[in-house]
Amino acid sequence: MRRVITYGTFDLLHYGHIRLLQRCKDQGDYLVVALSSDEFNAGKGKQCYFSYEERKHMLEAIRYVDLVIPEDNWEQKVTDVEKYHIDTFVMGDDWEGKFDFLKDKCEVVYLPRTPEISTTRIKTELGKS
Ligand code: C2G
Repeated sequence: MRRVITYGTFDLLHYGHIRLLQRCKDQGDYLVVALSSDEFNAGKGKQCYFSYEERKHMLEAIRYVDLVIPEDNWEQKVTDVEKYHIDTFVMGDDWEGKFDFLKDKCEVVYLPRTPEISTTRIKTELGKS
């Protein structure tokens, strides 16, 4: 069984997120999503609309997702790959190259982002209405 992991905030879930998760699952049989905690997001300068628990609930309802774990810091990726016996690490290509240090532990794949949609854009456009 090929095990895949990806990381993210997944606030205001949208079709760009869903397409990413679908392509993550296409890389294997079991998908772990490490979901940024509210505290970690504060560190990323992100103010989420939905709490960690609300974002986790939504991700767990997605057919491609098998397990949701908390992402609490930048350093946990190496231990996560070992702890969950990960074969493939996947991120959108806005992170291209940033996680290549994992290549001696697992396959590292960067997938093209879905253009034209982002949580920031949703917030901005709703703010205008
Ligand atoms: N994504 C995408 N297309 C979009 C928007 C997002 O493919 N239109 C992808 C991103 O590239 C990322 C994932 O969806 O792989 C989650 O995006 P965010 O929730 O914005 O996550 P981010 O803030 O990039 O956090 O340790 C890594 C960080 O936690 C990633």
